[in-house]
Amino acid sequence: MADMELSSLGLDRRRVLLGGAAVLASPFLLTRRAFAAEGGSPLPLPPLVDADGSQPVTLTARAGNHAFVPGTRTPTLGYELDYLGPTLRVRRGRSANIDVVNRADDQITAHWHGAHVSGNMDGGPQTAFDPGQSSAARFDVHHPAATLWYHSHVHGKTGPQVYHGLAGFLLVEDPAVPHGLPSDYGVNDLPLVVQDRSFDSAGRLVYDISGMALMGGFLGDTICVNGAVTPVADVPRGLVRLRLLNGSNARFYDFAFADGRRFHQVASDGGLLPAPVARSHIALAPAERAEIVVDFSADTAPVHLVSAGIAQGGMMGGGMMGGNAGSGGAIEIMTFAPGTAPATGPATLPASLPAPPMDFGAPVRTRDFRLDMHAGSMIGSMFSRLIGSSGSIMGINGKSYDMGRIDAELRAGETELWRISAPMMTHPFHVHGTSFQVVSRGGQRVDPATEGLKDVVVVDGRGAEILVRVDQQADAATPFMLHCHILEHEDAGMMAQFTVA
Ligand SMILES: [Cu+2]
Repeated sequence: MADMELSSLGLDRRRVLLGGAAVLASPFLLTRRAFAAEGGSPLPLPPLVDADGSQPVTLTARAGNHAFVPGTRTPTLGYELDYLGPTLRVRRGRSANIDVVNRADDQITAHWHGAHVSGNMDGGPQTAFDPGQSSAARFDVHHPAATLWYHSHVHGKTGPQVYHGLAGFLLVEDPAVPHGLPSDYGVNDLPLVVQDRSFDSAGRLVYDISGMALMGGFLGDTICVNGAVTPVADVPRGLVRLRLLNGSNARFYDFAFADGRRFHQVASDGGLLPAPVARSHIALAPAERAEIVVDFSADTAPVHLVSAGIAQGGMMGGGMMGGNAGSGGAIEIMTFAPGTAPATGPATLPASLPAPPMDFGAPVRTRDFRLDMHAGSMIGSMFSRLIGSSGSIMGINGKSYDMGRIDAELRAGETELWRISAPMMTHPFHVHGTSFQVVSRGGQRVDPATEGLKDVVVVDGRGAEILVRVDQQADAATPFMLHCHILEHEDAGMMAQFTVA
């Protein structure tokens, strides 16, 4: 098994660094605003819904009213729920059967992030639909077992819609391929969507991307998991599988346990790894997922999941745009409270896992994508444009996203090498309709055995290279997207679209 060394995380959990402010306080006191966001409430668990039956399940997007901390409610959005949506489960070899209904007050979609579906079923911006309408999602599940997710994807509105709650988990299972991992949903198999949010003094959600917040992406000052502020999850004393999703609009995390314990990563964005990988921390950019298995069998005291404070995106060589904590501080994410009973699931991790094949072969062509913070102007004018400007200043290869323009035409089944560059800051680059193999990232070759299949890759100033093969079709009416998953960048135009024929 590969082994990753612990970085120098400053893991004094009583010293909470967030938004640049050091607070000596309870480990759960996270906000420096007047709103006292006391955490410690039970971890909310989204209901598990099988979405591959003969009758469609309904996924209604609507306004909600949600308490991130007990006793204080705020207007939100959700699918079926007040905030976020149910965990949809589909099985490989069956067909997803979902009716997405819009009872919100604006256009929405449900994009199946990471799923291998055709363009017309992808829930991209071209398929946004109005309040009062519905959209039938019907697609065969080709995907290997994986932790995927869904979220609204309306151009220019993805950031605020996801921020207010239009997101949920989409789990793919493969009944024909046993893996031996903990799989008792809500017991020893927990979905955890980590999101940073900000609240005003009355406890209402704040989404303000004026000025500099647009540049770095929105950063909240309060960490929520499944819609609760730094919650506590009861777990059995044994192996527990955590499906981590960075559902934040712009914040990067480097997750670890406060006691420095090791755990095993068993899956990344697109499915299982060939074997469990021992780690002491794991970095996740916006939209990235990792499944990890943690051993609580010897624990009698609470166990704290934290994140190192990550400099946001390495903007312009490491300067800070928007105020994530610098290195050395640890952010409290949530707490696990091991119970008194032994776990009933597997007691040991399998030595190997049924990973999906990474059979990309040699690329037949190469494409270059440059993630631009502005199109062709000097940096000084970029700042002046930002202030009071709602125009697009983000783009790819010098062009801001245009729904009427096809930026690339792919042939189904052909492997391509994509070279992605990001001269200004670090961006999480996402491709719709497929999973890809990362060849290099941050100037280093990547080991596919520890990286797995991906649909998001972190691109810093040293660039990234990926092998992409899309087997699903997408025509010009409903093309696939490629974009930055910092949602404020995406909304501002750091997105392009491609067909597959
Ligand atoms: Cu970006």
